[in-house]
Amino acid sequence: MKEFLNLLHAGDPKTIARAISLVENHSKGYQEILESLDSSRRIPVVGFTGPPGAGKSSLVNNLVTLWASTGRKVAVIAVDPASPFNFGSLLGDRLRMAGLFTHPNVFIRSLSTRGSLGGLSASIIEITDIFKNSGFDNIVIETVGVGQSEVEIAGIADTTVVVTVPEGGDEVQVLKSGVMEIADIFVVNKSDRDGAEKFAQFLRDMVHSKSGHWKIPVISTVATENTGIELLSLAIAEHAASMHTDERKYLLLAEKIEMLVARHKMKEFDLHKIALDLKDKMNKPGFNLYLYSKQFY
Ligand SMILES: Nc1nc2c(ncn2[C@@H]2O[C@H](COP(=O)(O)OP(=O)(O)O)[C@@H](O)[C@H]2O)c(=O)[nH]1
Ligand SMILES: [Mg+2]
Repeated sequence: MKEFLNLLHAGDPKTIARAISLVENHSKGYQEILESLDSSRRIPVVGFTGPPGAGKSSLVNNLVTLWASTGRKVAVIAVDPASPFNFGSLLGDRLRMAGLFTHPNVFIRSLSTRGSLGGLSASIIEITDIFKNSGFDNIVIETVGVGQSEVEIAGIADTTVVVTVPEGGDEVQVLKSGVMEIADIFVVNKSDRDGAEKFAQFLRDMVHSKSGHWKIPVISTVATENTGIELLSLAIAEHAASMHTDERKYLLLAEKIEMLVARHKMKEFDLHKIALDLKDKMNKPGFNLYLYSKQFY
């Protein structure tokens, strides 16, 4: 195990992949892996969220390619079953991003939205912590923006990029969705489309009215043409340098601790054994379920 952990902390790709699998499945040794991590490391984590098809994966591909070309080591977590980073995705999109999969500075991990033990956000936090301890300079998380997941990503990421597209009625959509609250940076992708500038201006007016130290930038991009990516990279770096930490992060981590405590406390809890015991005791006069439960407190 010592050797394994050394390899992990040294950034050996095979070991990283193995460590993530062990942690994801709660397989033997996963606790030791997690306990070997330094959670205080300030490696910038950027979260990309937004509706399906907005261009998140394309933007991540461009950005990570840019960063990797300057020698940075980048880890990507894709939480989207339709992501080109996943095998279930369209072949064309996957081929377009083929370069990223074989780049020595880039490590990509896809996460299923279903079936992760202890919850998806718990898995994302754990994998992020593994990446923070295995030599990466940047961590990027892509999630599909649907309801709760946006808020969760805001808690995990240091910088949250909300990707929007200029489409009819999107103004209302943006206002309703609550992304206003979580965006550190707005991207108007598909700016090759009509109405893009008008939509960007609408967003600028919106963020202008928001108080706070950080002035939320609105960046126009065309991911398919690699346009606006340098500006986006700059905005992300500026936000990271502003050291603006989302208060919700602490609440999210408190929730994570709650979950770990529950998992630990319930370890010895044997449903079948208790069911068998109940079968015997339930019929005795005066049996009280609530008093009975107290023995497990
Ligand atoms: N016209 C146009 N199409 C784009 C742009 N960015 C992405 N796309 C296309 O939109 C589709 C969805 O992109 P993808 O990155 O998978 O979106 P995601 O679901 O948000 O990750 C793909 O077919 C892309 O080629 C853009 O800036 N302009
Ligand atoms: Mg995607």
